[in-house]
Amino acid sequence: MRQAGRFLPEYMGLRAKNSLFSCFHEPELAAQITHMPLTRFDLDAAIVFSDILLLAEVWGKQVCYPEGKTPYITPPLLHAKELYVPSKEEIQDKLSYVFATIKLLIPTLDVPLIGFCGAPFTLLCYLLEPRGIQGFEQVRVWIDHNREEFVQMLEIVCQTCISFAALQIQAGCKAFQVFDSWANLLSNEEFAAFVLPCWKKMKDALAPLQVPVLFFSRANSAYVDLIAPADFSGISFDEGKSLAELRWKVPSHIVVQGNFSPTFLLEKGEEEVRKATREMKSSVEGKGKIVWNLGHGVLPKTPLENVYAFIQELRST
Ligand code: 1CP
Repeated sequence: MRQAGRFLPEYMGLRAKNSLFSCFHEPELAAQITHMPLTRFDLDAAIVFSDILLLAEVWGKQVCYPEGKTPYITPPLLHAKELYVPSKEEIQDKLSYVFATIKLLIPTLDVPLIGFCGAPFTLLCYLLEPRGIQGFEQVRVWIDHNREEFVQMLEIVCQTCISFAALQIQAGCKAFQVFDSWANLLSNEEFAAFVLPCWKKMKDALAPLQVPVLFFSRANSAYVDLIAPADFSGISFDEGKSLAELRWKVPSHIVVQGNFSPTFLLEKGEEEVRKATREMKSSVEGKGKIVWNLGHGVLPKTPLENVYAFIQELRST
């Protein structure tokens, strides 16, 4: 789950004094924020404090985080030829702060560190335009009018994501998560044409590094029948379907991560959270590997007692 989010008071305190840009770009700050959820909660892993949009800096783009508004990449990508596959050295150089954060974290953590990046489709969405309320309108235009070039751009972003992931793993990350948050904007046919091939390329390229690589997309429970047959090490699901159904549909050697509702955690009382957590847990008992998580990030204003209760119920035998 997105652990720091905006729900931890100590994170909000630090953010009041530092811009989001500094939190991402200054390794001491990023490492400090990565530790925050671990200090509070009994968690099995940490996730590097960073953001999927930052990889755009490798192509000379600027990533803007206006206070209280959706972040965006500027200037938007206008032509496929603006993109190229950077060397690993170039990624290491232009995103040196990410690797410096990982290096700072590794000796200070008692739990494994999870690295992450955006998936090619989602990153390309943000590269092409700032997200509007409808999603990404330019993406539709590209898919409908210039499909071939769209696929070429996806391929370049995919190769870049693979190098970025490999570098994070080589720097010490013990698991890796790929966020394809906006893949739900696509039809099943488009998901199969644009999203799955990228996920498979990432999975195959990273396999020699021998760490679990999990894939997430918003509303991906709806795509379970498309995703399940691909031999991923793990799939992180949203809360669209019950965990029991998802665990049943995905072959047992593949890890299922998910999928408690962030809205439930935000809105309900502690006792209801405990009861729902127990029910979710017993619904998949003995049915295959699970990484307990929410269906998406922790929502701002989520009561801390509910997060404690959720974790405590998962820990109790
Ligand atoms: O103080 C704030 O307002 C911070 C909000 C915030 C945070 C905490 C943003 C802006 N990014 C992050 C960090 C972040 N982003 C992490 C680190 C883990 C942690 O929270 O500790 C991770 C894993 C991400 C991944 C990310 N960024 C995704 C994929 C997951 C998802 O939520 O679907 C996406 C889509 C982004 C882009 C982004 N960054 C920030 C926001 C508000 C968004 C969403 C933009 C949009 O809605 O279009």
